Amino acid sequence: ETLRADLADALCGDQLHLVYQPVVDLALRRTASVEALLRWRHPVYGPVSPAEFIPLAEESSLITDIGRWVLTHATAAVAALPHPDLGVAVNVSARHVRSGALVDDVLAALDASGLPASRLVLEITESVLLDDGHVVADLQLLRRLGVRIAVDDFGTGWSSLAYLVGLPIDVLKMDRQFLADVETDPQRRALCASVLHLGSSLGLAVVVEGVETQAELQLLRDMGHRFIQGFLLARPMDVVALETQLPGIG
Ligand code: G
Ligand code: G
Ligand code: MN
Ligand code: NA
Repeated sequence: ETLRADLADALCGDQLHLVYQPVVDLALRRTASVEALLRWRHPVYGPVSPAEFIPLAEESSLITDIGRWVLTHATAAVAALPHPDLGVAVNVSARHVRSGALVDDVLAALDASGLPASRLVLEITESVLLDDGHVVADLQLLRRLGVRIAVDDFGTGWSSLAYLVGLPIDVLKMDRQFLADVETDPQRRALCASVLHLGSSLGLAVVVEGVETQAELQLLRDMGHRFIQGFLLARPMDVVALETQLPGIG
C-alpha cells in the first residue's frame, strides 16, 4: 500500500508530531501525567489517524522505528518542561515489545533526555502480557529501573482477570466503554465500580479514560476515584500548551 510507503518517509521528514493529553489527579487537583499521542500530517491527504496508520506500521518493523521516535521525542519534550514531577505515558505497540528492542530503546531515550525513569509510563495492551518468552522479563527489568507499566484499554480484551496477579504492572487504564450508560443504568454503574475496586484492591493505580460529561465526573468523585483522562478535562494539546495550560498546574 502507498500509505505504508509514505509512512516510512514521514519518519524521516517532519510529518509526525506528538500531542499530549493530561491525566488529572482528583485528589491533588492537578495534572499527574500526560499521554503522548502520535499525529501524522500527510503531505497530500492531510491528518491521518493513528487508528489507521499504526496497524499499517505494525505489519512490518517500521513500528519499532516509530516507537523509538515516539519514546525519544516524548521524553525529551517532557524533560524540557518546567514541571519537575510531571509523568509522561507512551503507547508501545505489541510488536515493539515482542521485538526485544524495547529495553534498549527506553534506556536510550531516558539517557538522551535526562528524564528520570520514574516519570515514564509505558502503555501496553493486555494481550502482550499473555506472551511467553522475554516479554514479561523485559517489563520486569524496566520496572526495576523505575519505569511504570500501564495496561491500556483494560477490559476490552481477553481472557480471565487472573492474569493480572503477579504480572509486572502498576497502572490499569480502564477503557471508556465502561462509562457507557453509567449515569442511567445501575448495572453498568456496578460494573464500572467493580473494575475500579478490582484495580485498587490489587494495589494498582486506575486511570478512567474517556470522561466526557460532568455527570460522569461527579459519579467517579462519589466513588472516591482518583485518576481521570478525557475530553471534559482536557483535549490532547501541543507541546507549547503543555507549558502553561495543564489543569491544576499551568
Ligand atoms: O489519539 P487517538 O485517539 O487518535 O489514538 C487512536 C489510537 O492510536 C489509540 O488506540 C492510541 O492508543 C493509538 N496511538 C496513539 N499514539 C500512539 C503511539 O505513539 N504509538 C502507538 N503504538 N499507538 C498510538
Ligand atoms: O487506546 P488509547 O487509550 O491509547 O487511546 C487514546 C485515545 O482516546 C486518544 O486518541 C484520545 O484522543 C482519545 N480520547 C481521549 N479522551 C477521550 C474522550 O473523552 N472521549 C473520546 N471519545 N475519546 C477520547
Ligand atoms: Mn493509551
Ligand atoms: Na486506552
